[in-house]
Amino acid sequence: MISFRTTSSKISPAAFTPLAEEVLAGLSACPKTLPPKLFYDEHGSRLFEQITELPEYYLTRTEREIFAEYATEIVSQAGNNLTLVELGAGSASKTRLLVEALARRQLRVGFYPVDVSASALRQAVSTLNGHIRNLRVHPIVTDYSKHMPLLSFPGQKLVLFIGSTIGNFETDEAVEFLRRVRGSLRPGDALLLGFDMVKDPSQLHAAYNDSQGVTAQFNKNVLARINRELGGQFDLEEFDHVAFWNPGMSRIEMHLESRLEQKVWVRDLGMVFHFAAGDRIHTENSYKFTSSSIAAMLSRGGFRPERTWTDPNQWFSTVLARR
Ligand code: AVI
Repeated sequence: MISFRTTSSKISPAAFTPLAEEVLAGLSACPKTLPPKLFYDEHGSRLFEQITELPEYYLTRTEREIFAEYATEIVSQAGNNLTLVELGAGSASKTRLLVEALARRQLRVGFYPVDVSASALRQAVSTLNGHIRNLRVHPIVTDYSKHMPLLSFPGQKLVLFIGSTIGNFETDEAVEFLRRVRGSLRPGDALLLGFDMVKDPSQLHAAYNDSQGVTAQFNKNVLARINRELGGQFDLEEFDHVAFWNPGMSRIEMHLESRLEQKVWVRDLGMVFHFAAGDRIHTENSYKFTSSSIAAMLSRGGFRPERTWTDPNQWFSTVLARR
């Protein structure tokens, strides 16, 4: 399907915001695609918080169970006198268990949650600050996928990248990301990663096609966001949420599928985008791992796995890695 810029448009690409640039590139591509980070405006972050509480979405609950069982072991394996840094912290709800375990072992705990969403960080600060003895929270608003914050303080760091967020990167991007994290670590620092494991396809399917339709709303929020922020005219009713397990790629794919042939105007891009019935916008991949795919990816990123904790069903893995 072709897309075109209207001849009446006087909009210069140089004036485009980063969001406009990404939407223009994605919707002009063939097949159409939009990067998953666009899900997370304030509304999308709230929808994601709702997803984490759905009965079908086992990931957050299972990782929390691992932390509830092993937080003391995890932080003592990581080192002494640690400062905690969390990349993509969101509201940092699970991290609390690790913070509390650290606060039991050391006199002072510094916690640096890093996220693109200022509102999610505000929530992280309000749930943690003042509630845990000797904890200081220092939120950092930045897109860590582009700029790795340079955090230099005395003592060892434990960097968290949990929730299987690494599964939303393509493998080469994940390796590139790990190399950048590695560059910000000193010898002795550690990285704690969460990985969602390959499992029964019906369970995976249910987790991304929940019965209340929250994941569908989360997926469609990217179109709602284009409407809100770029003057788009997407009719959300005319797109279906499509999520399926792709065994060859070991990933859940999420798409938005046009129900009919349609043209959609996006004012700030000065463009009309054409969709045939059945045309899809690919919005997210969520890779699922095995212990060997984890080891291979870590090794390409310059890390070695030191210890792994898992739940009784082995649905999720928490891996401590060092450079
Ligand atoms: C943030 N990330 C790990 C979630 C996942 O499961 O891939 C995002 C998500 N997409 C749909 N539901 C949740």
